[in-house]
Amino acid sequence: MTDEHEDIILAELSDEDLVRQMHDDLYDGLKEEVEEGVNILLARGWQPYDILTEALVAGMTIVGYDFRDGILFVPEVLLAANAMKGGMFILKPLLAETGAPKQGKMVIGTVKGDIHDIGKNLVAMMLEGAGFEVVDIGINNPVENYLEALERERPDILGMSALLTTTMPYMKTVIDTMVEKGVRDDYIVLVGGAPLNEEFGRAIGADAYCRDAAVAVETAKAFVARKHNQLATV
Ligand code: B1M
Repeated sequence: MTDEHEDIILAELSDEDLVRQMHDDLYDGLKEEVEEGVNILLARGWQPYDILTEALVAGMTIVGYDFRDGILFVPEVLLAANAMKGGMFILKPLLAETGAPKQGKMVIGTVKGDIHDIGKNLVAMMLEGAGFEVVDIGINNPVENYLEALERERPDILGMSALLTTTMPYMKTVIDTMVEKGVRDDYIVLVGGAPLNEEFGRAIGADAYCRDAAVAVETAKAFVARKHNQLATV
């Protein structure tokens, strides 16, 4: 975004300008600069949670929108995601200490037969950035892996990803098995991946299909809030 990047001394910027510069640096995938920005804000007494939301998540939201609108492409998004990871790595232990509000917990994995994980990783990272605890069980997951992870982690949400028309039906196998075992209604099930659509999500019995990482975050937040409201009225 900025060509004059080398001329900017981050430590000399006001808080407001620094945060704006960090959005630009995230957009440009400049990991070291994002890390430096995080450290400067910490040294200035910012709360880790405020750095996460105002500098990192807000910046990543811009990246997410431009990715959705075809302005940014996969390589740029991966660089931005990597830069965000750098910032999050510094903040993670501090967030645990200061108790950032947790939105909920999700187990996510790509289904059996499918090794595509770039989209899933982005979703996991955006969710983490938004305050979710994410347990990523990786790629090529048979139904047993999902059930085991649900039993072990007791998340609010199960997220499944599939990028191939040949593997997307496996999501139904997982949901059907959850129904058979009587655990389907214990979890919010969200699905995503390029070949899916809303109709498919409904047809296989998922709670929702998420078009992209930004939608996944919004959908996860909405479903968890609804779940908590329901529990509160029981
Ligand atoms: Co593959 N591949 N690939 N591939 N590959 C596709 C999917 C394909 C559409 C390419 C094409 O032919 N045009 C095609 C599928 C065709 C079809 O099924 N109709 C295809 C094929 C055929 C294959 C192989 C069979 C090729 C071969 O070997 N002959 C093979 C299969 C391997 C396997 O899985 N068993 C294969 C292999 C590979 C690579 C290993 C080379 C590599 C994957 C690397 C990796 O992931 N680590 C790869 C790639 C990179 C692609 C394309 C080019 C890009 C996928 C990607 O990362 N997109 C892809 C073409 C394409 O989609 N344009 C293609 C970027 C990513 C950010 O988007 O994954 O859609 P996406 O994720 C989005 C949303 O979908 C959503 O949010 C994400 C972020 O916004 N989302 C979720 C995804 N998961 C979610 C889960 C959620 C919520 C939202 O849970 C709640």
